[in-house]
Amino acid sequence: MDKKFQVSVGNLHGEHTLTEILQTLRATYSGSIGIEYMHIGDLQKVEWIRQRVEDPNFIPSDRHKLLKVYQELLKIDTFEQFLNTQYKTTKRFGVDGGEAAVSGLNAAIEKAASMGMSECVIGMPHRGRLNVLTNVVRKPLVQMFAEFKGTHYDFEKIVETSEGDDWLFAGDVKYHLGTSQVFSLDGNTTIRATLEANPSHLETVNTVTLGRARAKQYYLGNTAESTTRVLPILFHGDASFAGQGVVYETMQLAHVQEFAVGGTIHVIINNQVGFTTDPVDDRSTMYTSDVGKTFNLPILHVNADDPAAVTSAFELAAEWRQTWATDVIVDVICYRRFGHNETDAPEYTQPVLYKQINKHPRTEAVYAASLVESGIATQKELESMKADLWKEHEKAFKAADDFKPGEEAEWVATKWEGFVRPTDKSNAHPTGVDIELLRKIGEKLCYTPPDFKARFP
Ligand SMILES: Cc1ncc(C[n+]2csc(CCOP(=O)(O)OP(=O)(O)O)c2C)c(N)n1
Repeated sequence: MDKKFQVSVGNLHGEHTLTEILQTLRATYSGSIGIEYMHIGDLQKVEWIRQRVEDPNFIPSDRHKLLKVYQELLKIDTFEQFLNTQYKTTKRFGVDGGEAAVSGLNAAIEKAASMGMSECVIGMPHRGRLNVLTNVVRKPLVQMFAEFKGTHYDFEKIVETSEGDDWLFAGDVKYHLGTSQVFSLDGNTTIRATLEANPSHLETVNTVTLGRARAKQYYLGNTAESTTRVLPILFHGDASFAGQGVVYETMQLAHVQEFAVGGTIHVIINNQVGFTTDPVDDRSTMYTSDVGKTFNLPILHVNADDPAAVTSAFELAAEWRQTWATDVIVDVICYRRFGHNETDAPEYTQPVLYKQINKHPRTEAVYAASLVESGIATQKELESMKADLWKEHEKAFKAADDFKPGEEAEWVATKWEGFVRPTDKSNAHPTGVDIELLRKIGEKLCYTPPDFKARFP
């Protein structure tokens, strides 16, 4: 172990003992982030990643940055905790256990914005949607609570203005709605963030999201610069990412000229269970992210209980996408504190796992303890940040009683000028076919012979 070798790894350059080299390698590659990139096969790209992840400052240690990470995490945690107290038995598909994936998303957006991004389009399934809507896309808290309380929509007015047609109700629920907001990052950079509505069929939103991003890039000039300006981000569950073919189908279009979007950031909220299915029963490979290797994508596996490392992983993903214009995967290894939704009792299906989870402190508590232990902050400072945020939630919750909806149905997201609604007149042109003939064809098409018993459910 004392033998010296010529190396260049982390801050070791030149001759170093095997003991030193091993220590450095372990600190880089056996910590909270596991990086798969050697399969990429392009030396320039491999070196690009190596330089960054082997930098001893890759995971931040300065006070300012670590507290910023805490502030972000706290917002996300408080939102879930607050809903847990107010709506304990309402289905929400909370992100509890994977909070850091949402704070990481904000870090990625900030990083991409510093590299020319001005608009991001996000597609995601049920898990964590309400939190992303509130804390990433910045739908006002008061509006979110109004939706919970049912004070948000003036249903009589909607029925009146939709000419008796109830399509505006859309039969939809809080965690399926999308939205689009413009906001400012640190008072300087303006961003538009859009969260696609969730069609419920897992992973289906992928192509819709990328189609939307592609259209935006096209109308911004269809250049490399417009590609940099519009960033698509897709969230996935670990079971659906491995299980749904459309994940592969979407990825393989990434460099086809008419479909390319300059790279997508894929985020897996890897809570290691799909509804009630264990990973060994839903896939054949070690990692849920393995499809990414087919396309030479860098894959960052990161422990969600280390939010500073999660931030670094997301920032690296954003920098990668803005630099190389290809996809990248962040696999956030976490757990699901509650059942598939808040009304499920996972102790029946995963009793051993949930015994562990029930004993495990929340990520916010884990991170707060590490900040206190390392002297970055005092317990008192953190408690006061927490109390302030809780008060903000209480205030918004109260204000939701008097919340008045805007003119436009909010879930239509942006005002699409010229967008034809079902109530608008069809612009079909005369076909030149006699109406009687069409009627006859229609009748024949629907005709059931008397000896055939059609059964409708
Ligand atoms: C295509 C499709 N198949 C099945 C379902 C039913 N379903 C809803 S959530 C879910 C489990 C998803 O697990 P995972 O992707 O790991 O996400 P998690 O809920 O754990 O966050 C299933 C099977 C669905 N909505 N869509």
